[in-house]
Amino acid sequence: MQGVDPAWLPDGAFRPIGTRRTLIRGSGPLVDTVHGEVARACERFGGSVSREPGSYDLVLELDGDDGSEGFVYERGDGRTTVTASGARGLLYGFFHVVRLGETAFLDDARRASYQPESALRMLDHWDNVAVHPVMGQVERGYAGGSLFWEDGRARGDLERVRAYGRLLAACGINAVAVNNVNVHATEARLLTDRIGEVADIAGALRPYGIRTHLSVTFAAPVVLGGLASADPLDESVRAWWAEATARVYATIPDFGGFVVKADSEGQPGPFAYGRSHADGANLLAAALAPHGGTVHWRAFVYNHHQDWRDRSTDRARAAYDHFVPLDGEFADNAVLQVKHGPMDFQVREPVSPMIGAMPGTRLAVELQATQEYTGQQRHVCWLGPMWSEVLRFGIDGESSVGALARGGLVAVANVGDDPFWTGHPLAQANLYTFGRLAWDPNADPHHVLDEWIRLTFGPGPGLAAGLRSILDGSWRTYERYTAPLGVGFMVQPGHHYGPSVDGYEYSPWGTYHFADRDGVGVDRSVASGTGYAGQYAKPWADVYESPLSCPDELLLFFHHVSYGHMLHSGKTVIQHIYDTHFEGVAEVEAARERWASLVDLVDPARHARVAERFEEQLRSAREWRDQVNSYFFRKSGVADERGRTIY
Ligand code: GCW
Repeated sequence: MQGVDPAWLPDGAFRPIGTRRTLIRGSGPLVDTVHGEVARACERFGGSVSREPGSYDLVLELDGDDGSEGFVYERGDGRTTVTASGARGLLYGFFHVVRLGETAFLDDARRASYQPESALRMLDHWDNVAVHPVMGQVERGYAGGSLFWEDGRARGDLERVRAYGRLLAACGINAVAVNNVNVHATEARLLTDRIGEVADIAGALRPYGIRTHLSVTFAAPVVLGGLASADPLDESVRAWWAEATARVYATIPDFGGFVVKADSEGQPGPFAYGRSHADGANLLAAALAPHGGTVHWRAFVYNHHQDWRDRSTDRARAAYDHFVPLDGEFADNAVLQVKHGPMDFQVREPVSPMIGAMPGTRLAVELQATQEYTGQQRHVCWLGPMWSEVLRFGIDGESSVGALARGGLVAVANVGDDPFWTGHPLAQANLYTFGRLAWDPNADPHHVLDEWIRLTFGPGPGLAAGLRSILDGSWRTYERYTAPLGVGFMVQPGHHYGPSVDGYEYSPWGTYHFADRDGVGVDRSVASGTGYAGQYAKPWADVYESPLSCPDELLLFFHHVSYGHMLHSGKTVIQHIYDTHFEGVAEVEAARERWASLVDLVDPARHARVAERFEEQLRSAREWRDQVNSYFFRKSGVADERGRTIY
């Protein structure tokens, strides 16, 4: 494992614990993990760890094991105590002390209890076992090969997987799906004759409290079982799933469950048999129920064979139209996994109207840590503020998205076998932030960023200020130089990197901006458009319905307006496009300079990697600026008020 970046768990972070006397009480595998962690720190820094009563600075105590994940942290009488009634709680309490560092041992009496908001905090890996001819090994992966799979099978050396589990536990993640939701032939077999490989991975993640999940194909009874059908109401199909699932549990007793992408982008599903998504999800839920497993059924269902001439089809409507009528029909152990926006992880989307519209269904909200549409880990784009906006959004007027995600919070993972884990070293901040926001969706993302900086880079104030200034606004910077005002999808088709304003405009996947000489944007109002705005509960349906009340940043998602339309900001749409594109590039230039100034404060390999990526980000940002500005100048004929160069 030499040469792998310790990320937010460098040895130094364990010094405050490693120099003290720790008592560990309780027993079980996760207690052993915590013991091992403390012992390692003590070996390095000279402290001690024991299981015998005595005089201690730190007490870590597991009292029972009720499966809960919270813990109580207490400081008093010169001693710090963490008490948990569930083994994972002890693990999280331990990492809480790591995060606090010396502060955990300062003498002011304090007592606080911590509890995750959501019971499932999950990363979905879009990893293929075999390298896919078009998508490579990790679909939409920008950090090298898979952490789990190599040369067509599970890695023999799982040390790195174990190190990954440790990093995840330290930010509160407790579940991982180990293969792509697009399930190809090789990967399908992980469910049956290759389940032993999944078991090996599960074994490496288990010591850190992480349950393993598997993506399966809905056609498994046909492609693996040789049955004539995969009809969810067919008894032989139900029996096949029950048996296959029982075998999975015989191999992996704490297996988490299945993830399914069905009737979506060519994946098989219940529609082929005239059955609903609830029928499909309930089939797998029934197979998992006796073992305590959960099926995560994805709601990413839309028509990807559209005709751009047909103005009546709106991809944004699709998930709601398919699923909301099924509310109440899903089994208790079926979770509907919904992307946070109605489209597909664009830099700016409204929150999906499905969230809040299905009170009788457990929903999980899916975010995307891998930066498919946000710079592909060549650009700095810290997504914390975007996720936080989503999670705090009050969709039914009262509950936030974070609270409504009863089925969990999920992110598509952004890691691979790259020595820095995430390709761009600063993209580690996204992974960390996801874990911490999944634990507490109301946490201030900027505090989470500061925490990540302090843990990863140590306490230096100059460095912290520099990193904060580079990362803090980087999502908005990215938005400024790419697609404007919520319009989305101006990327190159297929690989989705770099600008192509009309790339998807005439494609079967949907149409996104409708720019002509007079104006731009998609009319999704009820009054004159696709009616999508009407899928929201009030007040949002009214807010989005009118261009006068629609927030600027989503204006072109909801409305087709003239280039001279005046935004709330006091700028016209066309001037906003020009200004933001010039500003975005200037901000990248400034961030690149700032990074250069940190050269003596960051280790050389990491500094060089980021510096090299900044060159590419700047090149690409300029390309975005020039293509988008020229495109709209040519369409509209309106000159930039400030006379800057537009080609
Ligand atoms: O974002 C899109 C990606 C596909 C992905 C799909 C999905 C795994 O372009 O690569 O497929 O979404 O979420 O299923």
